Amino acid sequence: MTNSFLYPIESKTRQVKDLCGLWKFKLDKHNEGRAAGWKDGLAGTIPMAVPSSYNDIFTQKELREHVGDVWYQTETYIPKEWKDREVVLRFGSATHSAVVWVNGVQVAQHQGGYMPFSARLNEVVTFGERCRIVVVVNNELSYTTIPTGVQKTLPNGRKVQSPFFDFFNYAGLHRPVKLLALPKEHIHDITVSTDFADGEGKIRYDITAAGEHSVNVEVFDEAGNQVASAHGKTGEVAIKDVRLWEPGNAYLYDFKVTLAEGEELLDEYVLPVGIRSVEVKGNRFFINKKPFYFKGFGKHEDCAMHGRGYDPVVMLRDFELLRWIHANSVRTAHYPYSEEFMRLCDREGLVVIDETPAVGLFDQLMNFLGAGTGKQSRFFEREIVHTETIENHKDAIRELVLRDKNHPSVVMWCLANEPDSSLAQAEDYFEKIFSYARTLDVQKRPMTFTNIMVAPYGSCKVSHLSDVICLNRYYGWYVNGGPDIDIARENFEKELEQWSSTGKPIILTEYGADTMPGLHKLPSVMWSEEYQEEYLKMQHEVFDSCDSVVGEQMWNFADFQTSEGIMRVDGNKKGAFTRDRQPKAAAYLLRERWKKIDSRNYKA
Ligand code: BDP
Repeated sequence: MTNSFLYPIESKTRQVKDLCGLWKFKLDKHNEGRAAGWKDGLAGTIPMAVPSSYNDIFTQKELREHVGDVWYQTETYIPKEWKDREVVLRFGSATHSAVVWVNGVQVAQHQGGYMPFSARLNEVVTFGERCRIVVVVNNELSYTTIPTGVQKTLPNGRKVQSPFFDFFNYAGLHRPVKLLALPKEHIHDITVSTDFADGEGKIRYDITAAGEHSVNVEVFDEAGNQVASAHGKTGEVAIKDVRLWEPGNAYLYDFKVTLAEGEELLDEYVLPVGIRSVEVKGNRFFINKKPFYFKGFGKHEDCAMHGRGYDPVVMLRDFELLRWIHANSVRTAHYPYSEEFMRLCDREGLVVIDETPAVGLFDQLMNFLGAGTGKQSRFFEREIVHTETIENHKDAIRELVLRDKNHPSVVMWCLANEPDSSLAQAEDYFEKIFSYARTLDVQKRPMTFTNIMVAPYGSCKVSHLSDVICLNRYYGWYVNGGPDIDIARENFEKELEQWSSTGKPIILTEYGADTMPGLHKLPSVMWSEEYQEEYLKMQHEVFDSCDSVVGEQMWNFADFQTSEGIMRVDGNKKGAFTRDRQPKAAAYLLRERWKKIDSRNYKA
């Protein structure tokens, strides 16, 4: 029962020891470590920050862009007071796959770079003594990994990798690593779903816990008053005069679960719960039974030097900027974000479209380049995609729902970004993906995927499976850019009108123009700050003319790092903010617009 997706918290019965800091690190240049027994201890190491991406710390290109294994090691004491406890080692993530040994014994293995995983250590440690933790992390991509990519070996023997996606393939231990002491018989999982009617809130719950002990539930409001209680592993509690979790106005109840044997408290876990409802009806998206309008961004976990490593300073700055600009929502493009980020979204009332790492299901090197040229690829014609990739994709969805199911901020699951959905075989693949995903979430949240521009209305074989039409569109940038911007407008309007005929709500999950901060041009040219503003104004006019549009999430919140190439100048420059989180002119334009859009009760 150790691989629990419950976020590690302290309580009367649980302790947490943070293992973040400088670990020993060794790059496995010749891919020899697994055979040479590096699991028993690393020699010739350098220090490495955990959490972080290791890439941008290096000055040498072959280290920054290393393809293959890297090794981490740390030592820690297992307190002797923990001997009657279950000791669990927990990684927030390891990108993209990892094997963990403690004192030379393999305790965990995990595939998928953005999900937590853990291992029980009781059998491999001596209480009161030091133990050695060794982890190998691998960053290799293939047709069957999620996300996807290919690699080749240069004549000089060096491996290089081409991801099928437009962000740098940062790797390493990106999120906190923790040691937990849990009661031997503990609460393993909690699942809640919520609703309300006539001022009364409801929380339905289901608790998994070891043994046949008595399970109690108490609900406290933000002032600490107990507002409901219940007994048993499954049930429902009602809350009178409920305060709803509203976008931009979050309210969280403490849902306290205790496990007891007579008078003895065995375990206690407190889950923050927001009471809200989500529903798609006709061409509207309802939160708390009111039509909701999404305004915000597709984001990335990305910043200078840390790469994709969790950094609370950057996270808080991002929330400040999101508030400042009057955003109410984000999409976690193109992978699940840290658990710390998700918990803050709950607290801050930021609405989340939660995305899996299924990006690059489009068979072309740098598929974003091919997308602009309209070149077609054959990803879903490969047999292996339907046997192996699909299984990894399902695992990624299952783990995402397990981890994030209780977050009130999550209002929709995005199962993939820009797959090659114009291929006939994509329909079969996604029928399986959607029907599998729909069995997982007890809250029955809407499910979607983002549609790429080269699979427009009429040619996309997948959109009928989706509850909301999410479009990534670059009229005025990749097509009809610069002097052709008026044609862009016409083509865009036409396409939106066609999608409206589906009767489903439409969200523009990407629209944007690369912009060099500080480049000013009168009259405007592409890449100047003036052009980004003109482009955005045009886009917004088009959205406003289409009744079915229920949201706009500009691409991207901030500039971010990508693989190098002729399309990118030190990364993707479509940010409203620079990579160091300062506003471009476009940020002021968005702020003015979003200030005026009342996102609750919009287009009622
Ligand atoms: C879309 C992708 C996104 C890219 C963006 C772009 O979803 O990852 O960064 O285009 O080209 O195709 O800027």
